[in-house]
Amino acid sequence: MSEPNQEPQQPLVSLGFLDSGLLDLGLPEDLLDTVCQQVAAVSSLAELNAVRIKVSGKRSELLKARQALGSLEPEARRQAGKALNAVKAAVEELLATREAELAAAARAEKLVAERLDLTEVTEPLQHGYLHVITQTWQELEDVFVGMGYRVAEGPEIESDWYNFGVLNFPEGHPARDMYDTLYVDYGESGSTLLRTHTSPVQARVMENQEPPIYVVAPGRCFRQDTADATHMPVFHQIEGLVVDRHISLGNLAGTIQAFTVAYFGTSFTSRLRPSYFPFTEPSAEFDIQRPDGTWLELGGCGMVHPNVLTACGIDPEKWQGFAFGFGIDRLALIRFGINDLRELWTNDVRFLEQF
Ligand code: FA5
Repeated sequence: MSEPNQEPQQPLVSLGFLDSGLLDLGLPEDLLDTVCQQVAAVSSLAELNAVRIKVSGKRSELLKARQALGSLEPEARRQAGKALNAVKAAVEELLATREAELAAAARAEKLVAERLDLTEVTEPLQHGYLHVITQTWQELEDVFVGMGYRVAEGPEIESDWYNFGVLNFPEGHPARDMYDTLYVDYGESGSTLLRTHTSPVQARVMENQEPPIYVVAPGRCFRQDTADATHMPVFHQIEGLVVDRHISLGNLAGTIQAFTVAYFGTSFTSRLRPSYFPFTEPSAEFDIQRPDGTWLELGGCGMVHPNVLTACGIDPEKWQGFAFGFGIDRLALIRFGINDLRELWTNDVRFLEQF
């Protein structure tokens, strides 16, 4: 708050106080000095208001003096009335001056409090990081969208039919044993499971869309695998499916190679190795070769089996297709030079924030 204006007030004598008859009206001689001190002592507008009520309100000495004017002779009344007005004006001026000072100080205080320093340098905001797997997932989507593919998705809790049946795994077929399936206690025993791969999305897309089809389906998969450097019970795959006219194994090999170069760079290359999946014929594993010459298996692929096309309502005489599916988590290991999948799940921020 501001210091009060210390300028001396008008001396009482100059107001004609002593010979004005004001003393006869009961007005104390030091009235203005007292008011001056009281006004100087306040430090807020509320306190000043309290002083104002005391010195000029209904019970004030000023008002009492005005009421007492009536008892004076006309000439004395005229003189005292004039002097009383001068005192009242002086009191009001004291109050108004202090009020202006307090208001200015309050405004200045508010300005300082609300001041916005645009030059102030603050600590940068701590943003979180996208997890290595999420980054890899998003980059893969970008690469395939850039190649003209659409992104599809399917449920993580699947029926036995979509995970196996429609994909040409007959009941009791030994190929089912390749997938250490986790079953869900829902419906008929063995009818509901946590999907073991993203291939069921192939069937869901083909049932719902006329060819030509160009989709990728990234998502979470589950197997009863023991965690080690390259296996987790919960992991991620990205499925690819193309159904169009005149599609050949050459298109599949070319697509895998185009993807390898787009994602890893031109120092990497790819190859297909014969393999077996019930839902593709012929089938292959695809490997990528790193700049140091070593090969690494990334996933499976092949031409969509005619039985799968038929089960999904697509005429295999008219349409051909290829499909591939590979592990996103293992891809992230290669991409970021990490050598153990389990590191991605420890959630140690010091480890994760490196990527
Ligand atoms: C399949 O799952 C087939 N659905 C792939 C496929 C799709 C073939 C389309 C043909 C056509 P496989 O079981 O090999 O295939 O798994 C594919 C990839 O998933 C593996 O190469 C590996 O990268 C990843 N993967 C499988 N199991 C795990 C696991 N427990 N932890 C981490 N990654 C895994």
